[in-house]
Amino acid sequence: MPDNKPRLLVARVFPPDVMARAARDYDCVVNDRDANWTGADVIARAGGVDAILTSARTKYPADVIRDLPATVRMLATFSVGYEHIDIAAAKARGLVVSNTPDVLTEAVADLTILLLLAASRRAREAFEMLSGDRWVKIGGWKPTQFLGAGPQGKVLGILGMGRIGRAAAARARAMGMVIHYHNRSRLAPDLEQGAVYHDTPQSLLKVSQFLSIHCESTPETRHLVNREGIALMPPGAIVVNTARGDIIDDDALIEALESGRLAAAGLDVFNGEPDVDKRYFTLKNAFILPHIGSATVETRNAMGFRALDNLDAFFRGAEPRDRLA
Ligand code: 8YV
Repeated sequence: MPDNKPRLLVARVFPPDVMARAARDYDCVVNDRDANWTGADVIARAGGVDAILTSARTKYPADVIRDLPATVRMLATFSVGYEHIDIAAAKARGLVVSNTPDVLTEAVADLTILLLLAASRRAREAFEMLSGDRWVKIGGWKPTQFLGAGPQGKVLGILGMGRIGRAAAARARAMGMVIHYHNRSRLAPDLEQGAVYHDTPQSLLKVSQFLSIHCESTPETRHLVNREGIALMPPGAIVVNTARGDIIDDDALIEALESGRLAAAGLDVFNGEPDVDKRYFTLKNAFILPHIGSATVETRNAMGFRALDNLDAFFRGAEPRDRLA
């Protein structure tokens, strides 16, 4: 890096190794309190800054991008998802944007299986019974206690067969599941690995005894899993979401979980995070986690390093590997 280090606004407290590398190579202005900055908070602190390292928690719509100080030339997001950034507005302003694909694929696919099994084996209900000290009271083990659904031979529908969808499919295949998928375009046979392609999401929903969501959040995918969609699914199906909350219509999912039309759901992402629909807190067949899909030391370090690689490339005049704008 040049002697005169670029000035970097570090908009969250990232893992220690990432912060150390950023401090080595950049003149950092850090969000020391790890506050959940709004766009306005970022703008207020970005005076004289050359680039911003952000998380997906801060939103960059067109007006925020417009009001960033003119010195800001690059925005690197510590996430694969980039629906929080108006890419067209960034392009129009000449703001370079990058994300962190690839490095979180395995961690999110792992969590998909955790949710799939936890939901199908009724882990929440069982855990709450035991930790609520009710096991003795109900007479202990019973042959019919907490019977769930096994994955072997069942159809797993994958909505969005990108990197993470394919990694989840590989794990599910190892458990004996039969993979079907919908994607904007059909994959080549070496990527499909025998999975059955559906050219509409509706056709996929009809066969999905288990459904795992891996598509991007776009206007087209918003509330794709709604009342009409759930009505197409086999009775007693299980829904898993590690992608984005807005792909599910909460009212429709909660109604289906309450009535038993769906057996269970495993959710790591929610509409309006972190203000999760409170009805999920009491639904025993909803196994819920607070967006920890990529939360391993290895993955979060790799995400930070990938974001810094992109920034480094930009400041040495090269093309950032994961350039979006
Ligand atoms: C992150 C994610 O935890 O990368 C993404 O798109 O959803 C998660 O891995 C989070 O968004 C961090 O910015």
